[in-house]
Amino acid sequence: MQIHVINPNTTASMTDKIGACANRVAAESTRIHVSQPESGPVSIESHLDEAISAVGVLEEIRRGETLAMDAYVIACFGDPGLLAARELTRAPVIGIAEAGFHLATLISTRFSVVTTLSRTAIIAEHLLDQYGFRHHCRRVRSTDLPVLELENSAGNAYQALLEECQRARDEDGIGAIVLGCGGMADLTERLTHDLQMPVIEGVSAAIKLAESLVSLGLGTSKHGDLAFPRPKPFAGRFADWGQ
Ligand code: 5HY
Repeated sequence: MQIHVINPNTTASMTDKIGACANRVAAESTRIHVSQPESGPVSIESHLDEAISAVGVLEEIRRGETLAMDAYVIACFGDPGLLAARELTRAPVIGIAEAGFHLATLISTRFSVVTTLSRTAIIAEHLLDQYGFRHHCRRVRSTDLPVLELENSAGNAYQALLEECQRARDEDGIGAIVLGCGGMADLTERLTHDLQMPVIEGVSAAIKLAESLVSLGLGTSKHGDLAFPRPKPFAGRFADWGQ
C-alpha cells in the first residue's frame, strides 16, 4: 500500500519530521511517500496561508495520481483543500485534524485541542463544526507559539505546550488531548508520559485510518459532491488544470 503524506507548508525540516512520524506508525507493507508543495508559505498560521497552501496540496494530489497512490494524508491541522482534494481522486484523503477528532471520540467522551497561535484556533473551531465534533470538544486552547518555533530545538516550545496541556487536563474535564499542528508529530510519546493522559496527534491517526480504509477497499465516493469535477477550461496560470 502506498500512502502519500503531504505537508502543506514549505518547511523541509517539518516535512522530514512528519515523514518520520508516518514511517514510525505505518504497517510493514505500507510505503510512505512524503512531499511538500513547490510554492507556498513556510508555515500556515492564517486564512491566507490556508488558501494558498490548499492549491499546493491539490498540485501534490495531481502528482500523486500519476504515481497511483492508494491514499493521501494532508498533514496540516487546518486540513487545507481537503474536500477539493477528494474530488481529484478515488483514493481516501485524510486530514490530520479530522483524523485526530475521530480517534479522540473513540477513546474519550470529551477532548480538548491544544494548538499554536490563538489566531488559528478559529480554524480548528470551524472544522469541529464542519465535521460535527463541536459537542465532543471542550476547548480549543492555544500556546501562542508560532508554528516554526516547533522547529527550534533550543526554544521552550515543549515546555509551553506541556503547560497548556496540563491546564487542559486539570481544567477542562476531558479524557484526551488532540495536538493541533503537524509540527507536533514528534512530541506525542513524551507528552503522554508527562501528562499521564491520552495525547493524539493527527499524522499517526491519519496513517492508521488511511490504512484501514484501503484495506477495507473503501475510497472517496464518486457519487455526489466528491465526484470528479466537470471538465472545463481554466484561464491564466491554471490553464493546465483545464480539461
Ligand atoms: C500545521 N500550520 O499543522 C498548522 C498548525 C496551525 O504550518 N502546520 C502549519 O497552527 O494551524
